[in-house]
Amino acid sequence: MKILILGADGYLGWPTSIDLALNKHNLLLIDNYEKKKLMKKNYRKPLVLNKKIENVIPVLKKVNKNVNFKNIDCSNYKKFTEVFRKFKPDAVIHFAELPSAPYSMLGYYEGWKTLQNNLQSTFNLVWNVKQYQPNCHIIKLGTMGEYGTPNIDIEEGWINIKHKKRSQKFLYPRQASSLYHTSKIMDTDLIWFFSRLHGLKATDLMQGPVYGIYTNNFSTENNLEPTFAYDDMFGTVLNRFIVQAVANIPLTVYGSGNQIRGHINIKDTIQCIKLALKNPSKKGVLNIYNQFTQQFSVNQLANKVAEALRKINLNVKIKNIKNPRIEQEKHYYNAKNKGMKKLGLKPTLLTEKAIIEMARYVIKNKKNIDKSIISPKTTWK
Ligand code: USQ
Repeated sequence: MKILILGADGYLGWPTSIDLALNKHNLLLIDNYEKKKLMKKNYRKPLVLNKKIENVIPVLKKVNKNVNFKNIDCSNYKKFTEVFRKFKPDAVIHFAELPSAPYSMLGYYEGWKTLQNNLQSTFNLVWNVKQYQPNCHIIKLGTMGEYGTPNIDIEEGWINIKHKKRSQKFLYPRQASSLYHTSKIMDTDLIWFFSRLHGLKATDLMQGPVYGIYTNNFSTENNLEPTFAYDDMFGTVLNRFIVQAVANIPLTVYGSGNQIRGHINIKDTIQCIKLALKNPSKKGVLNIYNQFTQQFSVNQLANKVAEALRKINLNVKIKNIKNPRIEQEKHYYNAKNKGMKKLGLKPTLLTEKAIIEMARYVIKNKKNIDKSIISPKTTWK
């Protein structure tokens, strides 16, 4: 397939690009390194700074000559349209969004930048698909955080509402707790609008916090692992806990630690994207999947990390700190995730072995850990 990957340099975009390259698809990778620039500007850095795509393309070309890269800002309509019209993709995987809730809550500029970048790149994409490539399948990374933590079960994207003896299927209610998550709600609305009115084919993957580092042997052998963030702004909770354990810093549980989320290993993110590619939606239909494999509270995650890593003689401590976010800490959480399993997802579970494997990667790069970027500095106030 001819696949356009937007945001190919990111934590998820990069391993997806490598995997699809190994699967011999014809790929055009797009990124403008905005996340790297933002991290630098905010004095954050990943554990290992991965090379720029243009510098590693020759390694990918050894396994697949049909992989190319363009440094394009997807929120730039003119430049994006030029590339899109020329490439004529069969499918687009859209990761080109600013992904950080804490960054979006820093202040006016950061909140607006997140909304503007995420909405504009999504709008440019749907507009181009409608105008020039209406059969192209859009796969967009959504987030479980769009649903928030409602007091009823979270269905997969849709809910049937009965009102005064009549009923209709609607998008499941969304209520975010950061401007980043709000930008993703607006994306969903845009994509649903274009599917409904213009018959586009789209899949929205509502993903929970991702953890992990290893995706396949090719990446490991060539030092092409994804950028592993552990800082307070761009690192997800489990990845942060593992770095904190290795750095001998108490695990930073925000508030009571009873916040529950659906988590997923990065290997399964790639499995889900491949399953979505193989199962495009019909024209005018927006397919929505809840993309996580296991639900954990923050306390459960912290305890799992501590138990596993004490077995390799790390002296792991856990500390509850004042929650920098405004979020529900005591809540009901029961999200459905049958869709991907029906398509064939084989979940990778969070075992002691998986935690220790991640910790070994962090230990290998321990000298790079910057302890000053770990404790949370952005509050929602
Ligand atoms: N948390 C801690 N300690 C930490 C970091 C986080 O207790 O050191 C807590 C948070 O308060 C929150 C939970 O862990 O209750 C998850 O936080 P997170 O930082 O792992 O996840 P979040 O900010 O929600 O965002 C991440 C990704 C985002 C993605 C989202 C999926 O950065 O791009 O969309 O996970 S979800 O959370 O389902 O919306």
